Amino acid sequence: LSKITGVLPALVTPFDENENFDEGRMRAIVDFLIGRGVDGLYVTGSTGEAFMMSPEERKRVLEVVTDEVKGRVPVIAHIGAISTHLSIDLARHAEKVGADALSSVPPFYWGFSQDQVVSYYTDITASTGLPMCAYNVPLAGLFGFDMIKRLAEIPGVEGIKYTAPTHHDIMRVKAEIGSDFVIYSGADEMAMSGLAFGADGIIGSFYNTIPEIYLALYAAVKAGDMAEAKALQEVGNAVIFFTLPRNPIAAIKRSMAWQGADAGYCRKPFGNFYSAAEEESLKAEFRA
Ligand code: NAY
Repeated sequence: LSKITGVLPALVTPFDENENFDEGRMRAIVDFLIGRGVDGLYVTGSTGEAFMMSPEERKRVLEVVTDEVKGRVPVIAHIGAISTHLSIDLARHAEKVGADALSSVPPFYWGFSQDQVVSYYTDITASTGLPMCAYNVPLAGLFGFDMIKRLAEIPGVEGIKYTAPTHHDIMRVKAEIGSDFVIYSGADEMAMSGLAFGADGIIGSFYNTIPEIYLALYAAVKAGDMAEAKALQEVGNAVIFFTLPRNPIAAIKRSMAWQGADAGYCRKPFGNFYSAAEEESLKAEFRA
């Protein structure tokens, strides 16, 4: 994982008007984002609507992405599911189609014990030769520092995607678990803070639509120019906090379309902007 740093969009998955996966749009988006300089892609995560899709559909999305990327940037495949059996199937497929790394939320819904979560990651990482990035996110249940430490001891678990609402543990992970344990900061509205606290990269939904702001922010933090990083974070946050209450994944997809990469629609029950009038009012509200 240590070779995968920088700014990685949590790639959207385009669906057409009938909610079918749209391969053509997917290929165009991949080229659009690589052309804009992103450092890698995080595929079929929450922004990618993984849990809206069947395992076969998730596999197809990843196949199309790796085929289109052709090794130009690293691909992290999110293979998280509730059952280890299914995640292993997705992980083996990801390895077969050329993903560079795996990531997974912990199994959720039934409130699994910490031992069960540890066995989940142990079994998956034992099933392929790919490095694993565990995913610490409130939606699936936050780990806490001691659990991150346990996960880091599992062979193959080389890092964490860190989307907790506080960042002090990023520093502690680097200090106590090791500076080579890779951390991706996952809250786009706190990208500057995550990087300043020691994260190696950032993964998020808004890097699908405004990657340049975050590529510049990443460079500014690395150069120690915190005033510039803060100014860029403020621009990003204006977009983020406008978008979050307005069907964010759908809004991100439409804003990509306005820039030349039509990212289609979301699967219901996520909302969509179906008409030009709806889009116009979104644009007008944003300008206001
Ligand atoms: C993924 O797996 O798709 C992600 O990386 C999602 C990252 C997003 N977090 C959540 C909880 O959805 O990009 C963030 C998020 O949209 C952003 O920080 C705004 O809150």
